[in-house]
Amino acid sequence: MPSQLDFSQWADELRQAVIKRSAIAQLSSRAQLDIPAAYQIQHALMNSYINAGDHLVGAKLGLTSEAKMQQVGVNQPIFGYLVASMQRQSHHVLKRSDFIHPRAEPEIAFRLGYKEVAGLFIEAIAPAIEIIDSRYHNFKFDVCDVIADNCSGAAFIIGEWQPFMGRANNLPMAISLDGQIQESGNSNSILGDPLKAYAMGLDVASQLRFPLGAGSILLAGAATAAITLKVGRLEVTVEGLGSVAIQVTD
Ligand code: OOG
Ligand code: MG
Repeated sequence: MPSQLDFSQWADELRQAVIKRSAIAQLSSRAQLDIPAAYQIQHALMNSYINAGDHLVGAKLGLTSEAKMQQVGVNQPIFGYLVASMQRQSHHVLKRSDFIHPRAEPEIAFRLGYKEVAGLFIEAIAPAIEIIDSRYHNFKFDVCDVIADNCSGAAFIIGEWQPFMGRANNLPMAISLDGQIQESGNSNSILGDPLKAYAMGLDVASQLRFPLGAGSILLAGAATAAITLKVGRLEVTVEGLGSVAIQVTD
């Protein structure tokens, strides 16, 4: 079994892969990992961001839809962190060359609130774009590899927050480039109802002792397969929630 030292070395390697925009070999090709070990590597990676001055802004679920599980050949939901440096605003430009082999996904974001008696609740909801970028060659990984690599998390853009009225199911969603729909689906493909992703997010966070609190963002996972990031105006639309867009350049 690999040691704590191996975990921190692999976390460093993953961080360097992000910085240098250069893919590495799968960890699963070098050692036998299990899921708790993969989350320990992810935790070490997260700490390296925080020690460098970044801060946590929330969490993400991945592989919560059939389309996503099939696309990457991993059959279970996974959990990762979101740090401030990953967030981009709609008026920013997203540079493809900042990443290795980026893909984009249509997502729903929740913002959490906290009340003394009731605890955490969903305060607001928004359409979101997630940019994923595996740090492994050819975007190939097993479940432990992808957890260690923070679930391929690379960047995200959140649309306008709106007060949460209790419902996130059965919302048609699409991702388009220059007005052409690339993938379309329905929010129900996220675990049957994105609220199940919210419940799962809280559950995994508590198992991992991951701090979610008032103001935390939670991405529910993509409703469709991810698309290759290409130059143009990238937009995600969620019926009833509106849309969010960003310009992508080389
Ligand atoms: C893993 C990350 C998946 C999602 O929304 O399903 C994810 C990957 O596909 O590389 O973010
Ligand atoms: Mg995602």
